[in-house]
This record gives sequence, C-alpha cells and structure tokens, in this order.
Amino acid sequence: MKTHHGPNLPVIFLLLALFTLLPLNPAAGADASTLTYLWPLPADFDSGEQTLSVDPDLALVGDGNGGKSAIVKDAFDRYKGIIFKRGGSGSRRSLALERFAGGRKAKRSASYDIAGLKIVVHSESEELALGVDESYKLFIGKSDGQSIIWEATIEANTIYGALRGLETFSQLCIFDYGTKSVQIHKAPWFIQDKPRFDYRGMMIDTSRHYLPVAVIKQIIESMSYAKFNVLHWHIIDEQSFPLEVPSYPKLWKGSYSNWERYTVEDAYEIVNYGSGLYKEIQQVFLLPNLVFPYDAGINVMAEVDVPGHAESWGVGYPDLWPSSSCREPLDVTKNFTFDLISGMLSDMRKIFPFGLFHLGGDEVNTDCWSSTPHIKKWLAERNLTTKGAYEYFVLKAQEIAISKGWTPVNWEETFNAFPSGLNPKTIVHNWLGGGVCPAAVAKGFRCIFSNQGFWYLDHLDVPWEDVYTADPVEGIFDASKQKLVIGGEVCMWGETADTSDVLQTIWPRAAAAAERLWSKKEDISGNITLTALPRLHYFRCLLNRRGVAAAPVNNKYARQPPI
Ligand code: CP6
Repeated sequence: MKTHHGPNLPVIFLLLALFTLLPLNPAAGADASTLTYLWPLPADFDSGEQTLSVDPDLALVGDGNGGKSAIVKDAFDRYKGIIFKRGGSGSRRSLALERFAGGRKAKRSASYDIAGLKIVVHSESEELALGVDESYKLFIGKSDGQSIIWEATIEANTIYGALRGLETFSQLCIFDYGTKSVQIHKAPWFIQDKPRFDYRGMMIDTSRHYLPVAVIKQIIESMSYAKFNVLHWHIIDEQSFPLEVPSYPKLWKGSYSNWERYTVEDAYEIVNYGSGLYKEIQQVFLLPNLVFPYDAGINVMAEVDVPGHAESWGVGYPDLWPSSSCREPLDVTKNFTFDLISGMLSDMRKIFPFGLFHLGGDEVNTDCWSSTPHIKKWLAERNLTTKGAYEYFVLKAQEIAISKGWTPVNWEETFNAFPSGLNPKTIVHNWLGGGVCPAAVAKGFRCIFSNQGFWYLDHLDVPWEDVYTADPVEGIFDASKQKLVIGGEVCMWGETADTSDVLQTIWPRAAAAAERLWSKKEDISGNITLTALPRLHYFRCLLNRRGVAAAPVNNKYARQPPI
C-alpha cells in the first residue's frame, strides 16, 4: 500500500503478530478457506486465493444502460458509502490524519488493484415488474492471462440485475484494519447468479401498530441487503385505518391519532423508496418537492383486506358496518360499500404502480351478516348462504381490482371456500399450517408460500433453522406445477411489534427465508450448521454494521416469547 524507503519495522512486527494471531481468529480457521461469506448464496460461483485492494475513489465505468441509468448511478454511490464507510488509506479522513501525523504535504501514494467497477446493462427498460430479469454476472479478475491489471465487472440484462450484483460486490468488500483499506479476498471471482423465485416478499402491518415512514424506509433498505424484492404493505385492518384516501376523506378518521397516519405523499415516498418511480408519480401529481431517489429494486404491494378485518373503515363511514353494534364484515348489501372500494382502489392505483394488489379475504366471520335484520332479509331474497355472500363479496372486489389493471392476490381461505369461483388470475396466498399451495397449483392457480409455522415472524418461538428449511414447493412434485409457486413471503404481523423492536424481530430470521427464496435448493440443503450458520452469523453482523438492529442469531429467538 505504501512506498517504503527502507525496512519498516512496525509493519514487520505487525505482520508477525498477525500470523501468530491467525489461528485464534475463528473466521481465519479452516472455514475461511472453504466458506464464502455471501448471503444469499449465489447460484454459481468460483473463487481463487488472492487478496486485492479496492480504491476508495472507486470509479463507476458504465456501459449500455449501466452508463446512463440514474438508478444505477445512485445505487453505485450508495454502495460506495457502505463499502468505504470505515475510511481507507487515501480516503479524505486518512489523508487528513497523514497530514496531521507527518506534518508534510500528503500525496496519494497508494495504488490499488481495483480502481473501477464496470457495470454493463443490456436493456434500456427500467420497468420493475414481477419476473423482471434479476440475473447478473460478477467478474473480478484479469481479462486475459497476460494482463497485470485487475478488473471488476457486473454484467446484467436489466438495471435490477445490476443492483443485485452491486449488493454481492459490496459483500465481497471487507475492511482490513491492518492496512486500513478495503480488500477483496479469494480473487479471482466468477459469479453467475439469478433468483430461484420471482416473488421474494416481506409483509408489514401498519394497522395494529403504526410504523413511521422512516422505519418503513429502513425496512426497505434492509430488505435489499438480502435480495428481497416485494414489500407487502398490510396497511389497514380492524384496529386502525392510517391511510389518506382522497375520494373518501373520512376513512382515515379510523386512525389511532392525527399523527399515526400516512398522507398520499407519505405513501408515494414509501413506494418510491422501494422502486424509484418517483419521476412518473411527480408528473401525475405535480409534486415537485417529492424527490427520494433511492430505488432498491423493491416493489410495494398494497393490501386492502375485505370483507373481514375492516371494522376501522366504519369510524368515518358507519354505513359500512352491518349495524353500530355488529361491525364486521363490511355490509355486503349496499352499493355504497362497493362504490367506496372502487373509489379507494382508483386512488390507490395512482400510488401503487406494482401489478399485484392484495385483497385479503381471510378470517371472515359472517355472524353479523346472519344476525343483522336487513342483511338477513337481503340474503333470503337472493337465496344466498353467508358463504355465498362471502364469495359474492370477494369476487366483486376482484372484479374492481382487475378493472383497474391489477392482478388480485387473496389469502387462502378464499380458495379453500370456493376454489372454482376465484378469478383464474388470482394468486393464492398461503398462511395456514396445512399448506394450500399444492391444492392451489393443482387447480392452475399461482401461489405464494407463507406457512405460519415457519414464515410468520411474529411467532417468536420459531428458530432460524425452521425458517431456513421450509420450502415453498414442499408437497408439489410436478415441475410444471412447481413453477406456479411464484415464491414466498415472511409476515411481520403488528400486534406484538412496533417501532421499538420491529427490525430486531424481522432480522435475522427473515434472512433465512431470503436465502431459501434466492439460492438453489440443492446448495442450501445438508448440514446447515456448517454451511449456513456461520454465514448467517456473518450476515447478521453485516446488517448491524450497516445500522440495522438485527438480533443475534444464537439467541434462538429474536426476543423471548411471552410466557
Ligand atoms: N391479521 C390478518 C392477522 C392474521 C391474519 N390476517 C393472523 C392470524 C393468525 C396468526 C397471525 C396473524 N393478525 N388480517 C391471517 C392472514 Cl397466528
């Protein structure tokens, strides 16, 4: 790193000390040569034995859309901040220190193995739809055998592949205290990576406890570190209605307080933090002050859970309740109910550009329908059972969502109650322990896996091993049917977690699901105590280093469960 003008005794002593200490450092034991500290594990990779230094003034060398895209440039700058946060020799801070220590005019004496990162992106399209190509190749090596110059290149078809590649690159960059510089170990690297599943989701619930926008943004940021790509926002439920709906301005009277609300602008900010569509949205709504160009390649899927879980709607519009004493599910008999849902979804369509929209449909207790006189009468006139009315409601809500250009997602009870009634476009969302996906894909529906025994993060007694070994295609043996399982989602229900502990309840166990959703099944089976646990410990520390309050892995539980 430095130009030496003679024997440098301190450096020699330091090296001797390091060699003596090496066997004591667990990360430098036998594992270090065999384990790759990447999370999630890439689909294919090969590495060598050399250590390279990385220039703190690392340059972005763009090619194709990698040279044009503002999203790629922003992401590169962001990752540079992450990689060099500790400062290296040559960073502004260490130059100042050198000046201070040496009393001489410091000059850049360092020369680094990796001076630039080339990012090649083939496609001009920046659309972030479900199934967008997220594959990438990461090469850190010498382009030809003769060359003495190292190069680092990310090559991807889309900018979203490039973002995933940048995350992997950042995980290879390790701060070295001896040289105070960033190094890449085990070069050369040849990585070819792509996700196993298109849909890799995390759900948050802002109805049971309000989560400030800043916390949701931190969740989005942390999701990108584990290559999640969908934030499922369970915005509203029976306890509170925190969202502003311009067409029905009394709805958010059902919020907990004036502060515990999301304005339309707040919702944009969240969506744009995930997927950077801020430019289009600004044009639609002419909101010049809204610039939050983050873009983590994460789509936000909103949920409006009907007809159950909707009691809070009636605080502003009591006509939605069957009666003032029996308040759930929403009144199925009134045109007003469906006019309101339609107006609400029209407003939301402008905020949530993602192609999927979640309509809930879970845990519908129809007692209020059968006990309220005007609803009882309505059912009798139509010769409908309460189950028939439930189907009628769900299908009407699906039609509204489809008419606005969305693909509907519904919790599995809708499929369990009327498997042949659902619109064929429906994506069935599993949560019950029985596991609905085998039955749903047998009927030709697409499915999302969230089995509560494994992927409900509010279940604090589920250890990381159970999260890790649950597989979305369990029980499905036909390859063409397995393809209908678009992925899975961890659910962070909000009854027992709020701003004070939501991130440490999510992490590190969500990371176990993230690897299940990204990496090849055969690569993450076997003795997971040897192949996954050390890397999970490492990834949890990486989250901490990046400011994310991930809990320790070896606690078994994120927090102690209630007794
Ligand atoms: N809220 C809503 C919930 C749950 C569901 N839907 C839930 C049910 C059981 C458990 C955890 C969460 N709190 N709207 C089920 C999809 Cl154990």
